[in-house]
Amino acid sequence: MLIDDYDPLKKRMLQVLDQEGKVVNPSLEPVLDPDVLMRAYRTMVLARQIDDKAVILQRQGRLGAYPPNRGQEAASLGPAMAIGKDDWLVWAFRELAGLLWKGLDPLRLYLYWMGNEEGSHYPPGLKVLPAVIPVGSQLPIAVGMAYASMIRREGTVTLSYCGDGATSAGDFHEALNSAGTFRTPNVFVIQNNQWAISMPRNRQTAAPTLAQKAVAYGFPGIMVDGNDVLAMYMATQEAVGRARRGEGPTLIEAYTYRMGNHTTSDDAKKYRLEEELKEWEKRDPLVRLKAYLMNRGMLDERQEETILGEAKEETERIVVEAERFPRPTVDDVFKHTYAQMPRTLTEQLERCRRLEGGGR
Ligand SMILES: Cc1ncc(C[n+]2csc(CCOP(=O)(O)OP(=O)(O)O)c2C)c(N)n1
Ligand SMILES: [Mg+2]
Repeated sequence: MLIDDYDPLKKRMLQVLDQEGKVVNPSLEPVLDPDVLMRAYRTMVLARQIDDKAVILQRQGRLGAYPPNRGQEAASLGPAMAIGKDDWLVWAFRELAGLLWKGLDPLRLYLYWMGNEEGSHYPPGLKVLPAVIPVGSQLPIAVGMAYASMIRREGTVTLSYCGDGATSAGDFHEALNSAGTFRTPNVFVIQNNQWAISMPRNRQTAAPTLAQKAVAYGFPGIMVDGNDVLAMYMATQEAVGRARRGEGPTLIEAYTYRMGNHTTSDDAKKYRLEEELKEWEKRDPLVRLKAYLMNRGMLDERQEETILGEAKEETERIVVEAERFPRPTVDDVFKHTYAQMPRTLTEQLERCRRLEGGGR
């Protein structure tokens, strides 16, 4: 097993592609249809466009606070490519490329970040939970979902994501402990982007890797180059196989980097060095996949231009569509939690309405 070869305690990291797009270890190169590889590239290009545009929209006051994904596209995409239509995807808030692959209409994502409740309404049959902002709280839910699927013998797997910061949350440990104990069909991906807002990775834990946290819970963990979409795919594919065969959960640490700010409300220059970002820019996951496809003769400069052009058009189309929706009102903040709103909230809502109307 691939996962057994990468002991997380030895700090070895699984990699398939180097930054020039060359295959480092030919025995690890996945056998993927050229159409699938090209779709992966298109998805990453589109994710980058949608992401960049979201930041611009926020600056123009057309979208709320937004967490940029730049640099983390492969870390969410590779795992999503390794699950099936009936498997669940449970995300946090920085998994744009993976969601596009799974089939979530990016219109929903723009609506969500525009504060519109419609953004959390996904079509029935799409096995994706809505965004989760309370850090780590999606993980016990993901374990419950996998446990349920196990009891019902559905044969499905639950892929969940969290950040490095989430590994400091109690929910992370409770979730992984339960998953290990009940051998649930979970695949946990930690997007270790080196920062939890301004808190660096080495202030989250004294453990040399995050993957090794799995050891304490009695299941395998593996550290993977998170900027290498093929490595992320390979590791997840194996983890999904284990889960489906009833062999229990796997933890995957995607070693990556958040190239942008934590959110549009943050200024990363205040707490991290420019050189660090420069180093990671050289490891851009999009550049790496492009180089691989070019080396294999599957992509040329002209096609690349066309794909970029199409992604830009698609992004503009989504912006227009999202802005056609009515803007959210203060009522939306209150409406969706209780069938019968408690009196305290009714009073707050009335007060907010008065304030909105210019009253006191
Ligand atoms: C329970 C909880 N505590 C604090 C916050 C504020 N907060 C939002 S994101 C974040 C850091 C998350 O870091 P990480 O898990 O590494 O994810 P990343 O933002 O790097 O993708 C914090 C502390 C929150 N949303 N939820
Ligand atoms: Mg982080």
